[in-house]
Parts: sequence; C-alpha cells; structure tokens
Amino acid sequence: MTPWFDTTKVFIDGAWRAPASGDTLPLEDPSTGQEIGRIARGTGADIDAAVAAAERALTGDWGRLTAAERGRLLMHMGQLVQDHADALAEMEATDVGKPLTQARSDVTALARYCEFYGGAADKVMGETIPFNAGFTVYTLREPHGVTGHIVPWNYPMQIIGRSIGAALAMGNACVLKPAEEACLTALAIADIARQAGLPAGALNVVPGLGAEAGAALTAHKGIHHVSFTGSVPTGRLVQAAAAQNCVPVTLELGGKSPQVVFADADLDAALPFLVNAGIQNAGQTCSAASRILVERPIYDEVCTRMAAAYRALKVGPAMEDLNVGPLISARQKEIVEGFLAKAPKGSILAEGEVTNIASGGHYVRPTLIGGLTPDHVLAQQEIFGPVQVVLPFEGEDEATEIANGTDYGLVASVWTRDGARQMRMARRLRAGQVFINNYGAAGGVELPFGGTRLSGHGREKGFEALYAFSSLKTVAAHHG
Ligand code: TXE
Repeated sequence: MTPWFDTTKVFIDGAWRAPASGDTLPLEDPSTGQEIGRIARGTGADIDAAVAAAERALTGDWGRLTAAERGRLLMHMGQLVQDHADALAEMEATDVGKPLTQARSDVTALARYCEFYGGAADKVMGETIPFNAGFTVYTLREPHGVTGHIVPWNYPMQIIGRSIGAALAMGNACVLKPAEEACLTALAIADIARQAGLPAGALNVVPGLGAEAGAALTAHKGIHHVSFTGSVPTGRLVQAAAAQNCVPVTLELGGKSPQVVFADADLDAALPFLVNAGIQNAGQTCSAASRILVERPIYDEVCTRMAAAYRALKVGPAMEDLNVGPLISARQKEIVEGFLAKAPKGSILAEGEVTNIASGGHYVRPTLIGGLTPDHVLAQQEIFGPVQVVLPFEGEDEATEIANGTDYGLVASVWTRDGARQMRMARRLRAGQVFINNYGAAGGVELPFGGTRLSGHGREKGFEALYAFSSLKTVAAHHG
C-alpha cells in the first residue's frame, strides 16, 4: 500500500506543502502495530494558513461558481473516487484496520455522497413569504463561510464525505482536520479534489494532533461553523471553543444503540442484523447496536443463536478480509479490555476466534454478554469494541424503558410483525433514527442522521445537512 501522494504534507490553498512545524507523526498499521510511514504534524500556523486560504476562496474563484457548477465538481470528485476505488479501499483497510470488504463499501459511500450532494447543490431553494401590502419577501440559503470539520478515525471516508459533501454543495470553504490515527484517505480526498479542479482554498486538509491542530481549528475566529464527530469529552471541548466565537456546531458523539426484538419477530431475518451491527468495523461504529433487547419468551433462543454466530466469527488482519479486524490502537484495545474485565463471572455467552494474527496487532475477541441488569456499566457506556450485551424485557413499556434508559440517543431498531406496534415503538424510542425490521448502521446517504442527549445534536446526511451548512437570509423588499 503506497499512497500516490506525499503523506508528510498538508494540503492548503490547492497545493501540497510541508507543515509549518517541519515535524511528522507516525503512521501505524493496527493489524501489525508496526509503523508504516509518517504523516504531517499540522499545528496552529497551518490552520491559520488554511483558514486564510478558505477565506480567499470564498471571494475568489470558488465563491464565483454557480450552484450547478459546484455540483458538477462534486460529481466529478465522485467519479474520481470510483476511479481510485482499489487504492482508497486498500489505504483505509491498512490505516484503520478495517476488513477490505468493509473498506470497499466505505469507498462506495464516499462516491455516493459526492453524487448525492453534487446533484442536490442546485436544488436548495428559498421561499416567498406573504407579508404586508407593498412588500415582496423571500429567503436565500447562503453558505456560512469557512467551515471547520473534525473527523475521527473509524470511518474517515464516510464521515468526510457526508461533512464536506454538504458543506461544499452549499458553497462553504472547508478546513478539515482528520484524526491522527487514520488520515490517509483524507489526504487522498484532498488530492482527488485537486484532480477534479476544485478551486484553490475550497478544501484544505491539515492532519495533526487533536490538542494542536484540532484545538486551533475549533477556536479559530475565522471559522463560521464546526462539525465534529468523536468522543463526548472532546465534543464538550469543541462546543465550548465554538461558543467563544458564537458559531453553530454539529456534534455526533456516538451512542449505546438498542435493537428491540419482540417475540413475534422474523428471527431468521433479524439475526444477521443483530450480530453485524455489533461487530462491523470491530464495533468501532458510532451507531453500533451494542444492546440487544429481547422479549422474554424468545430470550434463550436469541442468546443461543447469537452465541453460535459469535463462535463462528474470525478475527484477523484487515487485508485477510475476515469478519473482524483489529482495533485502531493499543489505547483503544486497553479501553475495550478494561470494559471486558468488568463482565461478571459467567456472563460471557460466546466469543469469536482470533486467527493468524501478527503479535503487535490490536486484536480482541468479539464477545457476547448476557445476564446483566440494564444499569450495568457494560449496558450503559459506549465500549467501542466488538462487544454486545443481550437484555431481556417483558412488553412494550419495559422495552421502551430499557431502550431509552441510557444517556445516549442515536439509533434504535424494532423487530416485530405487528404494524401498530412498529408505529408505537418508532415514536417511543428516543433516537435520531429508528429502523423497523432492519438496522441500517447509519447507512443511506439520503437519511438524516444525528442524535440527542450525549449522542450530540444537529443533523448530518440527507437534505437536512444542506440546511445545517447554510445560513438563512430573509430579504424584505418594500416597493409600495
Ligand atoms: O476521540 P476524540 P478518540 C469515542 C469512542 C472512543 C473514544 C476516544 O468511545 O473510545 O471516543 O476516541 C480530534 N479539539 N469515539 O480519543 O478525542 C482528534 O484529533 C479539537 C466515538 O479518538 O474525540 C480526532 O480528529 N479536536 C466517535 C477527533 O477529535 C480534537 C468516533 C476525535 O477524537 C481535540 C471516535 C481538541 N481538543 C471516537 N482533541 C463516534 N461518534 O463515532 C481531539 N480532537
């Protein structure tokens, strides 16, 4: 896996340059724990340069484009993403430790974001508003200006796609700070934007540490909107920094999402969704279904069938493309193992098999846990590893109480053949997305996505994101 660009550079003002610090950070392959390259250590000085370039773009070539022209550029980027599909998938698999097939579907999602937002760019319209005699009043949707994007390491391509796709469609100029653990595809996207002919400064990418480049970006006075996906503690810091500049923030902070399975559910259909939504990307997914709530009459059967599925799971290096890859880092492995150490004796129903691993890789066994009370720490906190908890319930009221009984509210699903119950539960479950008889793991670029409470606020994806990345202007013309 050799990227076609220089990974030690930052991308500012349409060109690659050395970071101001002249310094680099290690690039690690989580499948082996080995250093496989270096990436730029961007700092505040690079963020200053990127924001200045973005500001110039707004009044320069980028700002002068029509919505249709912006859309065409995004669609061209989507085509180039497809042209580079193999390289992008291999890069993401190596950098994140994600099995190759899963990395390939992230490439498809990135291309689809470019296509969706490219197609939507010239379809965002204002309104005319009936008002007093002698007035014509209408609204315009305008870009915020310079938007800051802070992205984590678990789904770089997908999260960058949804974030800069919508922001660029609306005419903002973006400064992107990818995660220090996995930023190769962020740099690849910068180069794809260059190849597509995106005007200089419309997209700037500055890798670096969260406390340096990230903090400098969120506190920058030249940033007019911040979108952040990551942990709750960092989300709080980001919101506090943005508050100093009174700019809007979109926060997507993960969750403890439940799938609720009633006794009348089609279990054959449900089972793959129950398991996959917990182990996809080694459970390092904001919308991972980490709690499986099962109605008492079928609790034992679901536990038995999920346990059999877990015992068949194979864990190994990303490029071997098994069911589960390594975790992103030694630190993440330590976090997950710390949680697993809290599992009471006898509560582990089944584990997957770790095969053929290099000694330094960050592997943990996928683990299915039962017999806990809903208030147990493993049933309450986001673990961010391949760990699921199965909890029994009796009836809709208790299902709702347990499902809504954490501090989060991102995604939920309900499995039942009863149509009225589907509608009732969809209303009662506290989440930004509810799936009925499926679990999308946040899939679908068209579907608005985001959370409530500790899962964050604001919506990404779909048309909603275009509203989030724009500012509404009301024009009231008095003509008598
Ligand atoms: O997250 P951080 P980490 C959760 C998951 C995981 C935990 C820690 O539970 O175990 O968070 O992961 C940048 N100002 N999620 O430490 O710190 C950082 O460089 C501005 C859930 O990786 O939130 C990276 O680009 N930015 C989540 C991004 O924030 C800062 C996905 C995320 O890092 C910063 C990832 C600062 N002060 C982790 N400090 C999800 N919602 O899916 C760091 N960053």
